Amino acid sequence: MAVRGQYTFQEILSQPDVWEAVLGSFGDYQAEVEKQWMKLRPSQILFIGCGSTYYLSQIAASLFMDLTGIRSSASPSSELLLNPSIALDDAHHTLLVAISRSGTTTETLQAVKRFRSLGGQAVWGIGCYADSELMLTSDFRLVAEAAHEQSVAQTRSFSSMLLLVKAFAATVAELGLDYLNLLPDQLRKMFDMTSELSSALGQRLDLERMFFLGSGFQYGVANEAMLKMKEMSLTNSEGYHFLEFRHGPMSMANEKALVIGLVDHNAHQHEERVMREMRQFGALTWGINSSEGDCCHYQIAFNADRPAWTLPALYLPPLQLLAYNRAMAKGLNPDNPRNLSAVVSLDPAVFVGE
Ligand code: F1P
Repeated sequence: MAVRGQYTFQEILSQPDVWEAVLGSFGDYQAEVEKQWMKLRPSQILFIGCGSTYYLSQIAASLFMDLTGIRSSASPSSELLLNPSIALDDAHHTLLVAISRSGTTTETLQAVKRFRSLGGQAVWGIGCYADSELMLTSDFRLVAEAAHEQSVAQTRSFSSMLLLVKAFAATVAELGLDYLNLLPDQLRKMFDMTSELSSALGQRLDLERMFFLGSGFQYGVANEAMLKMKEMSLTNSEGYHFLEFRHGPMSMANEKALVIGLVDHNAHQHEERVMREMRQFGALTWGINSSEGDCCHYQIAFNADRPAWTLPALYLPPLQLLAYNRAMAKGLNPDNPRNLSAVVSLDPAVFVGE
C-alpha cells in the first residue's frame, strides 16, 4: 500500500535526474526543432494550457518575448476556446503552442480545434505522453517522457516541460544549451540549501495564508507555487507581481502570513524593498535568490553568474517541497488533493458551435 504523500515526495526529489534525461532527449531532436522552426518563422506565438500548464504558458511567453523578440502571449485554453477574438489576432501568422501534461484536457484539445478552424498557422504540442491526443494531432511536439507522474499535482512534469520550453527558446534564439545543462546540478545544491527550511516552514500551521511574489519570468512561477500550495495543502494562497502587492493585497500581511519573494536580479532592489516592507508589517518573509542585507527573515541566494532566463525552473522545487510538507503536517494526502483529478475531462459536445 502506498504511504501517504510518497509519490509527490519522490517526484519532487527526482527532478535533478529527470531534468538530465529530459535535456538529453531534447538534444536528440534539437536539429529537427531548428528545421521545423525555419519552415514556419511565425510572427507571433500564443501559448495555452489549463491550471499548471497555463502558468507554464505565462513563463513561456515571457521567455520567448525576451529571448527571441517574437510577440508572445499566454492564455488559458478556455479563453481561446470561448473568446478567440480577445485571445488571438492574426491566426494565420500565429504559432499555437499547446501545453498539457496529459495531452487529453478537453479545453486544450477543443481550443486547438478552434484555432485550426480560424486558419491558425501551426500547432506545436508540449507534454509528457507521446501517444496522447494532443501530441498525435500537433504538427510538431516536444515530449518529456521521463517526467511521468502518479500524483495529481504537477511537480516534475511542470519543471520538465519548462525545461523543454527553455531549450526550445534557446534554440530559436541560437543561445545553445550549455547553461541549461548545468541546471540539474544546481538543483541538487538548491535542495541542499533549502530542504530544512521548506520542512520547518511547512510545519508552521500558525501561518494562515501564503503569498508568492514574482516579476518578469518569475510571475508564472509564483502562480504555479501558489497553485501547489492550494492543491496539496488546502491553504489560502495567492500569486502577485511584486510591486502589485502594495496595491491592496498587502493589507493581508501580518503575523499570520508568509510572503515568499522570487527575486529576479534585474529588479532585485525594488523587489527586496517590497519584502522589507512586508517584514515590517509583521509577515514572515522568505526571499529566494535574494542576498540584500536583512530584507527577509530567510534568504537563499543561488544566482551565480548565469543569465536570468536560465533560472526560473530553480525557484519552484523548494516551494513544491514547502507545499508537500504543509500538506503532511495538516494530515492531508498531497498525492490526491481534495476534489481534483489529474485531468479535467468535459463532454466535447458542449463546445460544438463555440
Ligand atoms: C492541467 C490541470 C492540472 C491540475 C488539475 C487538472 O492538466 O489543470 O494543472 O493540477 O489536476 O489538470 P494538463 O492539461 O496539463 O494535463
